[in-house]
Amino acid sequence: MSGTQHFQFSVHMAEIKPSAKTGLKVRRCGGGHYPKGNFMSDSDVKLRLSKRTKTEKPKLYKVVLLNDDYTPREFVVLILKGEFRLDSAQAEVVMLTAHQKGACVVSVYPKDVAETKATRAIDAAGRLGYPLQFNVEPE
Ligand code: TYC
Repeated sequence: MSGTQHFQFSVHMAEIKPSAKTGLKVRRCGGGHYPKGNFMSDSDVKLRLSKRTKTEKPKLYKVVLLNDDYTPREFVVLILKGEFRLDSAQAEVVMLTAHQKGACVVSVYPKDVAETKATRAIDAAGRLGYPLQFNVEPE
């Protein structure tokens, strides 16, 4: 979500310190918002606080399982369950999809999580001599 919020209220001059530090925009009264002679004295000011709320969407990265001719299917399923927390049915579908199509998206994560999981999975396979590979790609 993003946007600009405006707050308007009145304070006495002595109470505020408009500066680069406070970021407050201060305008003297007299712009027509108050009836002449009412509500605000000469030393009062009208405050407008502009606050920009800018929330970045966290970027997500796909972990993609790649097929190869050597890694046993059962081992691929074990890795998908153990490292990527897929249940048995999901792991079987993902493994078979990669087997048949060449690749399959396992899941999406923030970048550091995606990279850590892919590295751990590749290393676990490598320790057993399997060439299993995962790619990490922006969503
Ligand atoms: N193709 C492998 C085999 O037939 C199994 C496999 C499936 C390997 C998916 C990797 O991502 C993979 N033993």
